[in-house]
Amino acid sequence: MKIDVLTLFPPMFEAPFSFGIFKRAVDNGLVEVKVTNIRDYTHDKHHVVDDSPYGGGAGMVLKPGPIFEAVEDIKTVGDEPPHVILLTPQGRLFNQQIAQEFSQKKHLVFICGHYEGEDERVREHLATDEISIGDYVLTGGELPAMVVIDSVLRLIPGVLGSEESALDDSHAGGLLEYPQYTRPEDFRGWKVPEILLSGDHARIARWRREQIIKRTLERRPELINKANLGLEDKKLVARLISGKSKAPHAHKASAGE
Ligand code: J9Q
Repeated sequence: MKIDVLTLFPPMFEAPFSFGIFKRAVDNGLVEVKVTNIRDYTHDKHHVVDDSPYGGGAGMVLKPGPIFEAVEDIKTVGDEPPHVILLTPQGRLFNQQIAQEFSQKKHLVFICGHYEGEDERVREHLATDEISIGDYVLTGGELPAMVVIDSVLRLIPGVLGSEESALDDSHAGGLLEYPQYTRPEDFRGWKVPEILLSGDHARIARWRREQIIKRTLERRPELINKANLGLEDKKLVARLISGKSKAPHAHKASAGE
């Protein structure tokens, strides 16, 4: 896969690609990453990338010219047209399904907007997709781009080592994880659940599945509706709902649970 990133702050992308799984993916040639400074596509003496908005108002808007020219330059090299993703609060909300979708593409281009946004014509006539990573205000599209790239890269065959992908297999699809413990058995008086020490693997598996369902129902009930549950899981959900387990809760303001 080829990944291009257009940003005003290329150094922000140094760290993720210099360590761990990303670095190994690049070193092994599984992914080719190029980070381009949008400012390199200005033609004026002062390399101006933004301007005041037509119609007035506060803040600055990214000019279309440099962004268009940067993407057009990228398009001259590949054979197929790339998928051009604009990171913006107005985009469709990123999720695992979209990560899957992106992981099938040969070439992704990420446009990281900044300031109060970019000229609308970037969205209309250059981007082929618009992505938001959630409803909070950020200073730019760089961190969202890194989030998307992280989730996409780990889906590319060979990017995760056998140990990491084996770990991934054990994760319940679309549901929250079961609680995990490691040594010591008693940490400051807080004990590991007895069942995990029992050596009864069938009971442990059942307990973990139950924890997955309970937790998801309590914390993220909307995920239960989307998940593909088996008969036993569905029975448990029904039992938990009718048996009034804990009410859905907001996450931990206080300690203890
Ligand atoms: C570019 N807040 O926020 C959430 N997903 C993307 C964004 C974002 C932002 C500002 C600029 C992207």
